[in-house]
Amino acid sequence: MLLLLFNFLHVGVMLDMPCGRHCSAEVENQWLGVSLSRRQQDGLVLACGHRWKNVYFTKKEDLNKLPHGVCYKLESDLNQSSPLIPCYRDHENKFGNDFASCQAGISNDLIVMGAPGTLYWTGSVFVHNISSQITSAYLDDNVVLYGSYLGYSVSAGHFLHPNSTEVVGGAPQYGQTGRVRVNTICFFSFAPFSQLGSYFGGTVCAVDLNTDGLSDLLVGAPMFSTVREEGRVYIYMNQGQANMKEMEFTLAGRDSYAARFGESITSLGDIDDDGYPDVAVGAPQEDDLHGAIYIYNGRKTGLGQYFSQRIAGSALGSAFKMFGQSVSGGIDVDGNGYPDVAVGAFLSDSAVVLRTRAVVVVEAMILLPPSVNRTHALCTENGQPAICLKTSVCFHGALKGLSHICVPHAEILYNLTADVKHIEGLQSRFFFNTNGTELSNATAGSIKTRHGHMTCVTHLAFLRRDIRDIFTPIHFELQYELGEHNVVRDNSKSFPPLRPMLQRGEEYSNLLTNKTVFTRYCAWANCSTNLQVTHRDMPYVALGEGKTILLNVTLSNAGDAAFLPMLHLRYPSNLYFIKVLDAEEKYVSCKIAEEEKRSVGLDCSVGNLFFNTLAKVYT
Ligand SMILES: [Ca+2]
Ligand SMILES: [Ca+2]
Ligand SMILES: [Ca+2]
Repeated sequence: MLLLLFNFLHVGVMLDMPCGRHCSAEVENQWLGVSLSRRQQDGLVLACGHRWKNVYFTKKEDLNKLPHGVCYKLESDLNQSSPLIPCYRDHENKFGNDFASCQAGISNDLIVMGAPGTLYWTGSVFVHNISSQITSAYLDDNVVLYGSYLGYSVSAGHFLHPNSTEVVGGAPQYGQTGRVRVNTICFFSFAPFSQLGSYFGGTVCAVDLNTDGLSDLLVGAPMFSTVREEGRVYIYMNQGQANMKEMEFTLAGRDSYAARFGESITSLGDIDDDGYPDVAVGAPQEDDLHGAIYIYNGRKTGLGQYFSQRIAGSALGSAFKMFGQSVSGGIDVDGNGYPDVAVGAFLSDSAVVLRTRAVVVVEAMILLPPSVNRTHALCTENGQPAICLKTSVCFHGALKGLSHICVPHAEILYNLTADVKHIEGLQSRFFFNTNGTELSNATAGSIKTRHGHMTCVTHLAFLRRDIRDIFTPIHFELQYELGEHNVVRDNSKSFPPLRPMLQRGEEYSNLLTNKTVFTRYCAWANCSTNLQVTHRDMPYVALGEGKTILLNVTLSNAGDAAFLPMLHLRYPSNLYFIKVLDAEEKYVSCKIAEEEKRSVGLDCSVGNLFFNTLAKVYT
């Protein structure tokens, strides 16, 4: 991602607008922009200042100021605006009796405004229909307790049906633990067994994580504390008919001290091009108030438990403070086909736009023959017949993001390693012909893939001549990465192009393995060996007959091929071992076995070669 700074826009709001018969506006300290929302299809913007006050009665009757809050509906050019003050009531002259502190969200044809100051901080939610110009309010003084702050956060989505719209309001002070309510025909609410003072519902974000057409819900509890205010985000998956099921894990970012993770949550759109929306969660007080945002990726099952990216305010080349207090996404600023992210850094009066890089989606494969015939030399190596294994490395690319940056193909760099799981202590059984004198079991290469095409390269892996293990499967490992791409700047565009990156999916790994085996010709069930030891019959040794004793042992295999056979010989302590006759040509190597520093016998590994069916070795 790249960093760009923008100057603040001054929106054309009317500061001394008429607001009602018993209304006189005080806009100082109104906190305009405390909530911002933008409608996707036409850019309609809603900017609210929840501390906007009506001072009419202050002037006339010396009563309190009424902090109704205001929302400005702005056309996409940000010049035309019209105010909405749903909390205002003509007759109301005392704070607390009625609606207060409006803030807002926007969804299709609806403007959703929370009014947490309503009825002594019970809170309420307004829904204003832009087409019909009708505003309706939700108040429920039976269920929602005083001081619940319902409407502190608002969102809207399709909870009951893909075509219906329901409204969500957070009530973070409900019973001092917090609660979230979804407004349907009748209200229903849910809350986990949440921690006292965790501010569950301080943020809500409706987003269809698994793209089944029904909104799912993310709920922030930014004050959740293990030590102090690390913050958590809860995930509720819609099982249909707004039956919300809490996922078994919560999001925690880095679980940092006083981070307030979950202070902001927003849907970013699909930034990694896997078809599922991704979300950003702000932790504005993390890292000594520098702040950070975390990116989580949508999945078929909901949302990944671990963040795919953490962007820290301190890492962006400027001393940002409270970076991530607000996050907004879903708009493609630079027209590269990927939605970008805007992040507010509240304490440093800055907003940052992070542009999303084009994503290259690659499917990689290692193609191997089902088995290797170790008796059949298909290749030549240094003029000698050699047993080889044809290994193909293939990549299939989806590169739609590259057309925006004038890159016709994606270059993939890879490393291929043969026999990565060979037995410890033994050499790799295959090597690549890499022109050097050293026999290496690794080779590297590059490949150019085009959109929608499969491109393969073949490497020959040669079998070492002296292999002993024919049973362990032969695993090949492929590791790959995207090569450097020289992106071309299109002068008609105002932003410099960004280098593409590889997609990082659910089980993302740029490492894969495949395996094959040696062909085995088994004559017996389960490929079983049948090793037998015999020796020339010598019932006794007569003392004085001679100084040496020759022991003649035969090891035979009446079953299928044996792997690394060993012969153990034990003799009494008054005999001394001299040597093994004919050991070299029979591939026998023996070493003296000791117990308590005394020689007790011989351990002989039989065969530098695998031991073939019906083979015999004599010593
Ligand atoms: Ca869903
Ligand atoms: Ca995604
Ligand atoms: Ca973009």
